[in-house]
Amino acid sequence: MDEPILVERREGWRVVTLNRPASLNAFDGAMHEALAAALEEAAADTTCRALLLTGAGRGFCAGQDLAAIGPETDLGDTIERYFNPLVRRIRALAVPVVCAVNGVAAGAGANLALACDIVLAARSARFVQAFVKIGLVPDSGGTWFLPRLVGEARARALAMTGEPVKAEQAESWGLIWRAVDDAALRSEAEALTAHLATQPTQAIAAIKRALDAGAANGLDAQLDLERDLQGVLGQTPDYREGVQAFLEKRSAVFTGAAA
Ligand code: T3D
Repeated sequence: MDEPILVERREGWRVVTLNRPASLNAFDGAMHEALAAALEEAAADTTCRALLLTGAGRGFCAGQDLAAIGPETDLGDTIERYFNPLVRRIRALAVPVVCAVNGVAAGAGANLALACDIVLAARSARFVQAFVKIGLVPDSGGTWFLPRLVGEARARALAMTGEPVKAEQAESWGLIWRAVDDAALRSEAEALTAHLATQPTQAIAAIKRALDAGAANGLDAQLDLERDLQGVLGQTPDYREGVQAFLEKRSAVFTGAAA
């Protein structure tokens, strides 16, 4: 049987691929468990400084495998057991997570992509808040991510109609970072992830923390947080290297080491 999650280890980063292409990489329990293990292993590996998430075949992810749930299933339990921990795990990763949306991203699959730090999508890809079509509410953070990324008006219409959003539209609305030609998606996503893996890892972790906290903080609290983070980052070897490299007019070589 094919593994539901594939992990490729590269120099300083990893590719994690959702691998149930026959169902457009829809989630069953085995794929959830394998993805959780892959993310935990990446988090525990201090040499892993960036992660790329993508899908096998023509889709990125079609959300919950609708054939794998019985009529008696309590959907709240599935969310509590699988989808919420998944989104929390992705958001808690200290390293940058690039998502290469290689095809349709629907339901929880769309919101999994939105939980990542930088989203690239193939021009042929589309994002579908499919939940309403089966009588559900957007989950996996959809009701949190959507209004923050595209504003209330678009969030409400997307959630209530389930209309697909093409990759170029998603880019122009700010739902994702960039739409790229299908043939270039993988190489662009790999180049970006490899680049991030050579950057000041502690600073990127702090950027993630600050931006996440900013969603709930007032300006005063955010200014205090930035001060505290900068105080720590100023003690890191990467800060010293960055300044030294600037003064010497050369490229910095960052190690990602902590203070
Ligand atoms: O526990 C809980 O249930 C609560 C958690 C909910 C989280 C959620 O994610 S709810 C939302 C679940 N997802 C959906 O409702 C999306 C369902 N899929 C679609 O609407 C369409 O398939 C797509 C818009 C994603 C793609 O359409 P299209 O025309 O490109 O492809 P297709 O022909 O519909 O699908 C291709 C195959 O994938 C097909 O199988 P077949 O006929 O070739 O054997 C189809 O059945 C299968 N597939 C697609 N999505 C799912 C799926 N199989 C199982 N579950 C799916 N979600």
